[in-house]
Amino acid sequence: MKGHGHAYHLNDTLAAVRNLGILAHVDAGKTTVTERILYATGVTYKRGEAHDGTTVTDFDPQERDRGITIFAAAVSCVWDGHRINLIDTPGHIDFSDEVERSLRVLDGAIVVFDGVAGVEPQSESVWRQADRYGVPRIALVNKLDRAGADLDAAAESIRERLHVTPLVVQLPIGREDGFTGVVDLVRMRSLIWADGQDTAREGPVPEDLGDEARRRARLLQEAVAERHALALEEFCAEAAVSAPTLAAALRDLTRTGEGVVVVCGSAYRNRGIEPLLDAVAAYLPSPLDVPPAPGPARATPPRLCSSSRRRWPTGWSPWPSRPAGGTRWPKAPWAVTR
Ligand SMILES: Nc1nc2c(ncn2[C@@H]2O[C@H](COP(=O)(O)OP(=O)(O)OP(=O)(O)O)[C@@H](O)[C@H]2O)c(=O)[nH]1
Ligand SMILES: [Mg+2]
Repeated sequence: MKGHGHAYHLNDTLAAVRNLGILAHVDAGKTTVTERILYATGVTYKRGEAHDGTTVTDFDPQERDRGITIFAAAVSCVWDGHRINLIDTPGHIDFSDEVERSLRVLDGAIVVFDGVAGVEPQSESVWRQADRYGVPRIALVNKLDRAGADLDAAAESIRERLHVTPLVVQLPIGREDGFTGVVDLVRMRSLIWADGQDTAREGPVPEDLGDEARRRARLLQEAVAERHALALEEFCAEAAVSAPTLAAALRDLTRTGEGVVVVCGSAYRNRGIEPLLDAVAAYLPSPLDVPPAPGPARATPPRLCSSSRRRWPTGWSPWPSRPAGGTRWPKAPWAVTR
């Protein structure tokens, strides 16, 4: 009984774990989003800024001097009963190996896009890298406070350049400098971040946005129903998809990669972080939902440099560094040497 109880407890815990990375083009705001997540979850009590060199994850003096991320850094926080382990990765192409080695251990990712630029060249590269590792993703269109920011244009560039269906689950309230909140199209409620307030105020959908919110919610339900059998069944029977079915379908589509949930915000102004964390908990997989990573297949059998000291040759390790086609483990050298 003890063993069974222990296993049950472990599974229960793992189901609430989210191991994820933050990926994006240079300067899209990965480190700022990470910093705001740490603040929203109570890990830090002061909001650091990447350009001031005061963030948690840009820890190296070079990163702090230059205001860029060079090394992937992991942090951990708790949100709504979920343990979120987060890796902030660099956006510069020179450091893309850091992204590669992070992807190896991730179960999911938040891909951040600049609300003005949409999909940029390095966003395409990290998207393809995540494709190679089969990492489920949600998209955050950030910097909606900037002049020229446009959620619809960013979602369209995701469709065109990344060849994936954007499932936009929010409608921004206000534009550019006046961006103050979002309408949650799944639960049809508004979240507003008043000036000087750290947390969102929840309320009904604003009257002037009612028609537009209903139109967009309908588009979202149609897009989901087209790709998900259960949602389609409900849509045909009731002419609408309920919030719980919609959320479950969005979770399934995220895992299969048939669509990508798109949320929006302004990390700099601390707007949109709580619904982003809700989306992480609701849609991204736990370690139990993803298949085990395959082991490596080494082309050349390992050989010891010095049989007396039993050292691995320089630059060679028996442990996998990246998944390759096969699953055979290399023979241990002591099995082939006398
Ligand atoms: N206006 C505005 N600026 C933002 C927002 N989010 C981040 N920034 C700014 O954009 C700059 C880059 O932000 P970072 O968080 O360092 O971006 P990053 O993606 O981590 O950059 P690298 O790790 O170097 O690729 C900083 O000056 C931020 O203050 C936002 O929502 N709005
Ligand atoms: Mg960074």
